[in-house]
Amino acid sequence: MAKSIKIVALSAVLAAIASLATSAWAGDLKGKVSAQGMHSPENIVVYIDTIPGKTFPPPVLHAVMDQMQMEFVPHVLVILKGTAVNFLNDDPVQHNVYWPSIDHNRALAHNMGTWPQGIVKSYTFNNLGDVPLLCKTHSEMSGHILVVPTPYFAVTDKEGNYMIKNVPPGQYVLKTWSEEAKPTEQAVTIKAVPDAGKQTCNNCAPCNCCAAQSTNVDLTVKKQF
Ligand SMILES: [Cu+2]
Repeated sequence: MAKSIKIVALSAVLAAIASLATSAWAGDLKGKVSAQGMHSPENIVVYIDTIPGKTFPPPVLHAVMDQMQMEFVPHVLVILKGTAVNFLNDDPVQHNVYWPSIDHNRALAHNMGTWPQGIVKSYTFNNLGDVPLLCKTHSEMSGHILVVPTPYFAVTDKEGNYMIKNVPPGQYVLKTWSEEAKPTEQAVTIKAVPDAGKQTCNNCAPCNCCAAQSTNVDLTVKKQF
């Protein structure tokens, strides 16, 4: 009994140290995406590409793609490979969900079926790339799921801003994807902040430790056609 309590206590301490180390060393990667020739810089996916030698377990929680007021919501959903997505119908009409390909591979086309309001259907995405979502009953509806290889991703807001939180120090390839723009990629370096663990970030003015932990990378994408 006493031994098992000790083991539990030791595990808790080790877990606390591990989480402290992660929060002290990881930084935020953020910036603004300019969208040349496009009407909006919104809904552009920014993500860190495959990191050699690293795999990431998919989240236990399912992601959600809704069909609401005759639209896929969100219009662009980005998920880590292996994530299950719950497809919802919040409209008083039947909707269908199908995709004609994944990453342009038509062999991966799939029809989820057609169902009424309130029913939820799930699908686990194990292939990387763009999943263009369509509804067979409403040809005007479209959306996208982008399946990416790391949990370090974000989607731009209306102004083109993105923020990827808690990226460990390292050298990575940062990629963009959007339904309109040519994909881009560039190298980024997230620097280690050795002293960050000694500071608390509740009040940044004296130590400036929060600013030191974020890396700013602005990006430009261009309309594809
Ligand atoms: Cu529909």
